[in-house]
Amino acid sequence: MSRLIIVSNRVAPISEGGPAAGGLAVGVYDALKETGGMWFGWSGDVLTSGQPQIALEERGAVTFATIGLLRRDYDQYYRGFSNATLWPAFHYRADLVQYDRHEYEGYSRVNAWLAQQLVPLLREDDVIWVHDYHLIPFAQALRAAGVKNRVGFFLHIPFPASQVLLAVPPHRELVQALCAFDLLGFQTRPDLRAFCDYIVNEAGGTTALQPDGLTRIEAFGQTLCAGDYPIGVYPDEIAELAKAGERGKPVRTLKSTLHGRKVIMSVDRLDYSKGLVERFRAFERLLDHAPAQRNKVSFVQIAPPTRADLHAYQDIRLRLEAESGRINGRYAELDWTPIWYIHRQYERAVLAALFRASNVGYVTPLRDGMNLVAKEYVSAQDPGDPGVLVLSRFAGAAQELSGALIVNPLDIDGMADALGTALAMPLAERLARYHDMMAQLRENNVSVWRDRFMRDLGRVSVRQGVSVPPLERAQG
Ligand code: ADQ
Repeated sequence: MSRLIIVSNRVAPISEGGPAAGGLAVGVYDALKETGGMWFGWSGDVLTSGQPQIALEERGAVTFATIGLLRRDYDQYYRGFSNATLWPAFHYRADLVQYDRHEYEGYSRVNAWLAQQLVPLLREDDVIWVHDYHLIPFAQALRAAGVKNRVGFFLHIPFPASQVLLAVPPHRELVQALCAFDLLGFQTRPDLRAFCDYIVNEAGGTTALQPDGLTRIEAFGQTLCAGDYPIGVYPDEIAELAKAGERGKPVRTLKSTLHGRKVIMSVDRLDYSKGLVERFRAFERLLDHAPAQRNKVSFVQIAPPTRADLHAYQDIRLRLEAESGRINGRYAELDWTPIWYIHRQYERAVLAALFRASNVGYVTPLRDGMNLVAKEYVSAQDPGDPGVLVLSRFAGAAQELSGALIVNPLDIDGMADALGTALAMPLAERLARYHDMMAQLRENNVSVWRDRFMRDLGRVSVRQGVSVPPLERAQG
């Protein structure tokens, strides 16, 4: 029987009701439950000494295989090359790229080591699906260890234009490593195009669109396929969560504090790719240019800390604290706070209910692979009285959500105008936009994303002539 093996940097913590986090965890966990299989990755523990050991935990048809990282490995592989080199480069922030050759060696070493840990757990006909930028060399490492199974890769973040990727010194090795996978999945067509552009113009390879929609790639002596697979959500489940929370305490507290004022809502990890400073300034510009909005609308920004041990993240936090303080100092009144900046995490159900209670979803990253918050915001709306999504053209989600007001996050006046338009939009137009977007979200929900990838991974020709039987469903 063919099992599915998911490999990701972090294995999502799973509670009784399923995973706590968004898209990836929910979608992938579902697939694992259906096919049976294993989720392999870092436990989240950082060890100061000793030899990390794999911990195995069975839950129904799914095995969770997790392992800790030694401090040096964490510093070089995770904090260093993954998050201080690749993350900024892939989000077009060449100015923030820090490169250290030893960190890159650590990144390659940890990938090889993780692959070696996985090998003894593999069966001959397992299908392996690797996730995200932390694990670009993983297939190469598996091949070096003699593994011949089918291996696919999905990149959750953007793939940058060649001229930006060239800022990462080992760019060629990284792309060569990607070519060791059988199937590469990107969030959007522009990401796939950027990859193909590198293959043709930097690597001297070829790309060809096949009748089945996949792009066949030949480069570095390898043949593989690539496609775009925009990740989705389960819109109807989010809608139910949001409705169930409508009368809950967080929404009641929000409404009683607002006294009938409108609310603009943003939720992001506190990351410089999310465009928070520009967003705060555009809200300020709205108050500048439209005095009638003063004391009539509040902007709630929920942004829990991430990667707080990196300087760029400490910096964005300080800048935001300064901006929210400055703007509130300028406009607040005794009974009105313009910006509520909340530096913490909330449960998914609470977020969904807050989305539903707000008039505008304000999602304006400078770059984002997809941005699930945009999809969650739309899903959570009241079908009889939906809010409006203001969405950056640089979020992958903008390729699908044409019912949003699409903005350029660098155009502060343009964003302020869009906020004004959203706050004043008549019900008929809000309904039309909402229905358009919900239809799209339902058509490409997270099961569709996963099934398309798995189907294509099952179809691509397999290296070294190994044939793999189709995935079987687990019993019951
Ligand atoms: P992220 O950069 O983390 O994901 P996003 O897609 O928005 O960005 O996903 C964040 C998830 O975390 C959402 O499900 C959201 O609800 C949740 N979340 C955010 N803030 C929260 C808070 N304060 N409390 C609780 N939950 C919160 C990466 C890529 C994205 C891509 C996803 C999935 O950067 O572009 O869409 O992976 O592929």
